[in-house]
Amino acid sequence: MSTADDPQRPGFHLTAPYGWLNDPNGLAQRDGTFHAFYQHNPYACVHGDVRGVTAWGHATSTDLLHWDHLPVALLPDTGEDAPDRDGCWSGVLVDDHGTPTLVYSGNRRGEGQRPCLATSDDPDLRTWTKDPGNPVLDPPPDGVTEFRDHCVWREGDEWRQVVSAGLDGVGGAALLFGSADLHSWAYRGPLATGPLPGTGETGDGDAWECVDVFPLGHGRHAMTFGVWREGRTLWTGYAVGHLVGDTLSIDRSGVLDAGLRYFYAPQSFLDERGRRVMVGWLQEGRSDEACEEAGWSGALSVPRVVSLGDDDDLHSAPVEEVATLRGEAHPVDLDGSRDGGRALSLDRVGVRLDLEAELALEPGAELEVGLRRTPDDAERTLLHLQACGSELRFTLARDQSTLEPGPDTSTLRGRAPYDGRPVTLRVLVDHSTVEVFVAGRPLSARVYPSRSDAEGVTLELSPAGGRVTGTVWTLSG
Ligand code: DQQ
Repeated sequence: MSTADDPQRPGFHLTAPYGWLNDPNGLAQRDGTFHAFYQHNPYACVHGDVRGVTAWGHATSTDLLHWDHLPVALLPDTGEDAPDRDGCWSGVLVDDHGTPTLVYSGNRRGEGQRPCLATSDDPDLRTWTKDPGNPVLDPPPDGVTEFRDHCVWREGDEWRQVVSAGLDGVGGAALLFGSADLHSWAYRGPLATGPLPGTGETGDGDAWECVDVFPLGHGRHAMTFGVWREGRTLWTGYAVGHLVGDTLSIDRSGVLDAGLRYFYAPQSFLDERGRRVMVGWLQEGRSDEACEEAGWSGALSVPRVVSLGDDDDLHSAPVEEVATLRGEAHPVDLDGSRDGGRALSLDRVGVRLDLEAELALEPGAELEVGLRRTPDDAERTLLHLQACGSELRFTLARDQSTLEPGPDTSTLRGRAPYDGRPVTLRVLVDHSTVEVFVAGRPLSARVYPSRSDAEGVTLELSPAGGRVTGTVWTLSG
């Protein structure tokens, strides 16, 4: 199916031109240009470990929404002894005294992954030279069951690196190393280990992937990590705490995105405006066969600004650039006591939309938002919000999203703290991607309507008190 005819392929979310996409890698902004590298199989719509190769795709943008595809940036070397013979797995881009340097995981089937380096002297970062000293670091001895993915930063005269790991009898771990030159590394011990409260980890058998550690201001740091169990990419955990010497002292932890596996392996970067921007992998909810037929698999999330909220928790919001895509505006103003039970029906909003509203709900009151709705309601995705005590509980029900058999249509459930004052509700729909933000708490998902007229939106407040005021915009891009 050609790209232009594919009703499921997102517009302003990055997808591979052909083939498979998973983790975001090497995110950066340099001289105004955003670079997104990503795990990529250019030969098939399955992970390169199944068939094809695992390479680094590359795209650039000036607004984080419109992406230009560049040639594949890193391919595995074919030599029998090559440290990345079986895949260039996830990693980051750092600036080594003016030299752009990738730190990535070289994969060798049967032996696991090891940290590798590649440098570029191309201002456009199209071409890379692998370091002849690869791999540059071996896992510390004893009990390491998994060891890959990199978060690298500079602290004083030292490079610091966290490698994601699994530890026998423990579970997920972030292992800290230090180096003067990126080439020779000394083990400093675990920065943090699981299982952490609220993250759904079971401990033994788990590993962390793609750990990211970054400052939040106010003396706080955040850590995010993919929770991996016996080959399954489950969800993203997070922690907020203080860096004390070589460990992260954790104040709170939980699941970052209520969409679970639909927001995985996030990576963040500091952009030139000083924003901490995070991007994750929106995994597919359809079969490999459906992806092969479409010619692409996987999308990167909308870039999100992450920050420490007044409640000392991690908050996420789509980058403000999304507003530049707004076209036709459909006003929303519903008052439960006036309009309760009467649905506001917006037809032909389109399959790319942005809902931004202030929402207040009395205890027990409910708001239902029908997304990607067909005129006869045969297909629709239902976002449901309810005030329950000190929480706003929200669900995304996908069991009526499609008449096609096959895609995952399970219901996803989130919650946000709520004290009765209005909160921001934000929903972005871009073809098969749905991203919901309730008071800064995200829920990401994929939906695959079978009908091309699934482009309406309805909003309905229960008669109990509540108010929702805002706008639904049709988005271009
Ligand atoms: N994907 C990469 C690994 C990482 C995993 C391989 C997470 O480096 O651990 O494609 O999705």
